[in-house]
Amino acid sequence: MTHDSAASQHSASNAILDDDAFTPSPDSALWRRDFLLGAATASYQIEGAATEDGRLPSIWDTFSATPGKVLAGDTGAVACDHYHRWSGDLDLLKDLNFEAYRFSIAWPRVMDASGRPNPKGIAFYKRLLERLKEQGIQTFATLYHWDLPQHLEDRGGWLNRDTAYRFADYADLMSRELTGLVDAWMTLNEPWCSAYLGYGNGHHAPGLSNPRYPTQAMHHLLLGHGLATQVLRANDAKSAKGIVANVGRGTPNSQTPADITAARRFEVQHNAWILDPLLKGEYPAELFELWPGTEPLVLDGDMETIAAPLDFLGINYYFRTNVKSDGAHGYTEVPLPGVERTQMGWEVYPDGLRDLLVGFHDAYDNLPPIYITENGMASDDSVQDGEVVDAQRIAFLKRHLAAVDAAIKKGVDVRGYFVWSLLDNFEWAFGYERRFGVVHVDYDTQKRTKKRSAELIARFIAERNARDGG
Ligand code: IFM
Repeated sequence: MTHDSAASQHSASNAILDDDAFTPSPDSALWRRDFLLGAATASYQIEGAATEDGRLPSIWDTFSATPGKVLAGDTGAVACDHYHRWSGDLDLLKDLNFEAYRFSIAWPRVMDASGRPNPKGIAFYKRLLERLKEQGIQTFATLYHWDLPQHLEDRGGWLNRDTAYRFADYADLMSRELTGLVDAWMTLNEPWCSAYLGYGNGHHAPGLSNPRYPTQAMHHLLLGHGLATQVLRANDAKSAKGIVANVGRGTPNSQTPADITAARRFEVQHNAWILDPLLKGEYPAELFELWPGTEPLVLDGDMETIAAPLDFLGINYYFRTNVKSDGAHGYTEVPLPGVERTQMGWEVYPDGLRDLLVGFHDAYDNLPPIYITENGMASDDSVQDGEVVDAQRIAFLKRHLAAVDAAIKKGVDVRGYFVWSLLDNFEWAFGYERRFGVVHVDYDTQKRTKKRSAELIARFIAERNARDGG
């Protein structure tokens, strides 16, 4: 290549960068140095090394090894091989100027079946956290991102009340071992998915499907959250404690009272089911009109344990669902034609994030500060001439960040935003086909390639830091 053609290629790629640059309006909260910009991952989706250093099987090892459960028969056995490549992955995180990293700890890696610590597994997370501290990156650790030890599922999993107490034991061990290294703990990631997809429709591990199960599983998950929070407070006073909820926007297909009620019921089933017990100490009565006869068994004191104050709430948002009345107590989805969708088939709908945040602010007097702990999209990305130009993701991220800013302007206390995900990874029942990363992963070679979106985020953070004096 001649010097001139190299120069013109360079300026062509910069031209794309300039057109697409993240340039929030001058009064945007995103310019504030204390608005944290981070990236998120989860253990089973990236680590691999499923049988190394004493790691026990999790429900996702069992589920993904069951024919027909995961697209193309993919499993997390190798994933992004992050267990071995963690050091390079953290260099990448730093290169991209991310200020915070949200990751999860694999419960089956750090404790044996009798509840004794597994020193090798714990050492992995200590090394990771120590490096993040050296890099000056804030550390957000999730205790449970769906990889329940299989031996606990064999005893009933989240349908067994005892699992909540075992979870508190695990939180106790982690917070004693990792005190001082974790800035923010999140007990559970998306308990709705664990309860409903894991025990209600069977799309996720452990793959059970019974209409009576999800509410009981949810109660035990939330009880586990409450018990774990007490332990985290006792062991690690300085860190922040929170939980992560996936939330969904439901919109009515028409302005008839029946469709408006259907949209509200959708949000009860997706949002209030989790947020009401956490913030009001009760389950929404409407949930049991939707699902008659599924009230969970709740013992004295459980709701107080669950509703203990939170330091922050993590919100994961991806899309909206348009619904109409089913003529009874529920709702039916009515996909809208002609709207923009992602590789998941999810509608791109940034206003939903703004509206939900503002709605939670209005509905709950005691709403804690919020972090957007996940937001992002899957696209069928590939490396072309060494580059990944993920134009749809760039627009997606800009529009959702603008929605967060709009919510902040309406008074919602949002402290930061984590893009899902740092790396392309194992997307649960969809295996490796769906690519959510801002960094591309070639699963044959494990080569990482920064996508254009990642470069733009990095550039924005650098510019923000420069404006603020570095
Ligand atoms: O990949 C998942 C993540 O593990 C939990 N939240 C949603 C993401 C995209 O489906």
